[in-house]
Amino acid sequence: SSPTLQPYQIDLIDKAMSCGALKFGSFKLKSGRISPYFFNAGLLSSGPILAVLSEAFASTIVSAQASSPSDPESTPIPEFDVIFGPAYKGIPFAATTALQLYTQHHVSVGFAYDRKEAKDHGEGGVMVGVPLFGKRVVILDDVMTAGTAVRLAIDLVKKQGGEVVGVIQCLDREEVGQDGVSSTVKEVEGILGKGRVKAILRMRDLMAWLESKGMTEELDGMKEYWDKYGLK
Ligand code: OMP
Repeated sequence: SSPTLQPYQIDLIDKAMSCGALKFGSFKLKSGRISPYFFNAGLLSSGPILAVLSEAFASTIVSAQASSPSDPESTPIPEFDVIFGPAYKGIPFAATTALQLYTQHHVSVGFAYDRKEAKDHGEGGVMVGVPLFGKRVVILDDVMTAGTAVRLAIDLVKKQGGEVVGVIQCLDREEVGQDGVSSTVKEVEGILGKGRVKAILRMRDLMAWLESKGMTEELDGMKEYWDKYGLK
């Protein structure tokens, strides 16, 4: 059965469609998979979109901090100190969500991001923002498919001496990992703990949206792809 979409999810999908961030067609992914849709979070770049996106990230974080009585094995995201947004696309997410958490949710956290090319003068190094050493860190990122990008981000935070206590994706494509067997979410939760990997949107939400719009051709392509690479 299709999930019920939250108003902010519908708003985000509508806006992503109008700015071209969400497209249906045929796309080759980093993992080599040929996908009937692509989400380019770099196009979520206007004031109105960032307002929706940062609130969606903030409320996803806040709900991930509540325990889920129906699943005792699940560990909520604990209090944390810093949001880490991996370069490049995670950078505006980290900055705007830290601001949104403060102004709308009375939560005060810092933010940090990396440089893709290390700086060899001035303060030097690969990191910008709040130092991660000894800090509890939540990673915000754009899209998770086979998990390569998120693993790199987790390793980077650990290398800086931070503890990753959660990951929030803008879109979880709900696919299997590089081994083609177990789900990427499960693999990453195997590292961080159950309940520690969340997303504003999942592939099933996009499918529910397509269904509500009567976009059956696109929906059929999505179902076919899910059978091949979706959660088993
Ligand atoms: P994995 O590293 O395989 O999890 O793929 C995630 C990365 O692929 C993202 O950080 C993006 O760079 C890119 N990507 C998208 O941006 N949007 C998509 O819809 C799909 C991908 C992708 O290549 O899988």
